[in-house]
Amino acid sequence: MTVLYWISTATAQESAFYLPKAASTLAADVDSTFSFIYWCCAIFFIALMGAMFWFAVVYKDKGADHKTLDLKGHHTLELVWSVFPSFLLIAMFVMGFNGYVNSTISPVDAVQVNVVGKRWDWNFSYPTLGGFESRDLVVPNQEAVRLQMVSQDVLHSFYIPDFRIKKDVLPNRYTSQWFETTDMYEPAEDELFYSYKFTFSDAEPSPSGSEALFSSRGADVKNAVATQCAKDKKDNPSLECTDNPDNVKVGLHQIYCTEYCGDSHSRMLAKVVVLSPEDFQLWVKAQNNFDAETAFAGDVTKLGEYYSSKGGCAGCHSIDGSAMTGPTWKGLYNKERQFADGSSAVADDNYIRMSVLEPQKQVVAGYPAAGMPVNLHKAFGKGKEEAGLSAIIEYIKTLN
Ligand code: HEC
Ligand SMILES: [Cu+2]
Repeated sequence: MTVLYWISTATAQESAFYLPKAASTLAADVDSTFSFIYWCCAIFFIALMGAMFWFAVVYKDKGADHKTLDLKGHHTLELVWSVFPSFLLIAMFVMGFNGYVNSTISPVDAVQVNVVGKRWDWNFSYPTLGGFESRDLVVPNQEAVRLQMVSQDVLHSFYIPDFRIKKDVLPNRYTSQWFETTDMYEPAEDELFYSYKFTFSDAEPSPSGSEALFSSRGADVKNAVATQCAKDKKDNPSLECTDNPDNVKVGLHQIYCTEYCGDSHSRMLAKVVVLSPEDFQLWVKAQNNFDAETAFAGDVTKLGEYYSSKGGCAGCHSIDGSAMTGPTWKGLYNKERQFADGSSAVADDNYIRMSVLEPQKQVVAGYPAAGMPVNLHKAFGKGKEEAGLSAIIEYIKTLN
């Protein structure tokens, strides 16, 4: 018992092994139900196994003339061991059912976020705040958020361990889930590092520098807040602003897909970025005013990175030379490509353009023919199909 207790308390601090930090209002319910069931099991396991060994020793066969007791049963004892555990079971049911109802029915004033899962990426949009999209789930701290979720292909499951929420994401109907964060928990540097290293084994190629990918996304959120605040300060001098994005406080939490959905399932990751409610309003405003061409004017690398993230390309194409679901973009431009049908061509602007518009036409040798989805350029945004394509082409040129 002491050992069990020691394990559970010692590891509670080491979120690596036991439950991760509880960061939503639903977490306390889930954790207390879990602990209750866990300790019931632990206590009964020890009591039952102890009794079994005790009886085996005390009542072992003591010789040929040793008569076994003629037991007829004991009604009171049987009643006690049936009724008492059934109260425990009822308690477990009530705790579980309460928790289920609380996590299913969202408060009416919750901020709605639409979540789309597709192999192998998550996309978030804010229908009631202007309809813009985001690669991160950015939410206001200590305010209810309702997720309306749907899949564009197979079954996925949306999982945020820190919030103790997990819900299937189905292709044929909406499912919903809500949560409210309890603080601005900022993970230590090594914890963030851990959550990335945790998902990718050393044997797997690094997905286009997963750490770099996040740091640029997190920085985007911080930048947007700082920039919008500086703009608003002109009209409202009393506004408290920081020009330095590093001073914008964010809380970070990992999102996983927890329903096996194909070979890159383990890379189907995203982040929750928690902002203070004031910063969240600034971020929303910045998203509604966002124009990539203006935001990244003169910086073709940033613009290309933006569209390759928005179009989902970065989930299948690395920029560091490692092969993922698709070939790496490193050293692609102007190189000779070999195709599955034996032909070859030089990867110029037209080739890259056609690779996106008609990916099945020239399939790179060694890769599946239907590996790259069609019509991806639509993800760049309405009216942004050409701008996005040419930004990516310029971006790929810089990767030589
Ligand atoms: C689901 C995975 C996936 C996504 C998402 C994806 N691709 Fe691909 N891509 C592939 C695969 C697999 C191939 C190789 C087979 C082929 O040539 O069709 C490929 C091939 C390519 C090629 C040719 C590469 C070469 O080495 O010759 C280019 C260029 C390309 N993709 C661009 C893009 C762009 C731009 C996007 C985003 C708009 C994108 N891809 C999104 C999987 C993907
Ligand atoms: Cu999935």
